[in-house]
Amino acid sequence: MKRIITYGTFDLMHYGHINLLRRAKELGDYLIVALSEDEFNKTQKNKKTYFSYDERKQHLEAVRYVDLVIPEKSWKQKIHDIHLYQVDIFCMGDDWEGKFDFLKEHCEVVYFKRTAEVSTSQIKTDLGGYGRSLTPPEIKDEE
Ligand code: C2G
Repeated sequence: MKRIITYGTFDLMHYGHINLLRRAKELGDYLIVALSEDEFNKTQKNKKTYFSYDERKQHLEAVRYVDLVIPEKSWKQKIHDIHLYQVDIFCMGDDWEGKFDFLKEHCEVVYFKRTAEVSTSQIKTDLGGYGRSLTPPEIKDEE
């Protein structure tokens, strides 16, 4: 059984994420997603997510390509994860091209072309960036 692993925040899941997950699964038989925990996002990735870890985990577990979701707590856990889960292939989108080549002594490393036209930050911008607690102001009819 060929085991694949990938890492990410997967907030406001969109078809760019799904493309990545589908192509990752196509590389083998079992796909593990290491999902960035809220604390890791906040302190290490400077990302404020719309959905919590548990909500993002629920989304991922509903994706047919995903077999297991584990927490990503640190930048330093990848080598340990690769050995613990007997991973054959590590993959990421190519916005990370080259950044994880140090893993090549532990497993195969694959970078997929990123789906260019969609991103979580663009979705937030397009929606006016409202947090969950905020509601959009009354939309006044055009004068
Ligand atoms: N992705 C993609 N196309 C997009 C958006 C994202 O292919 N339009 C890919 C990214 O390249 C990444 C994965 O989907 O491989 C998850 O993206 P993010 O949730 O933005 O993850 P990121 O913040 O890049 O975290 O340790 C690695 C980090 O946790 C990666």
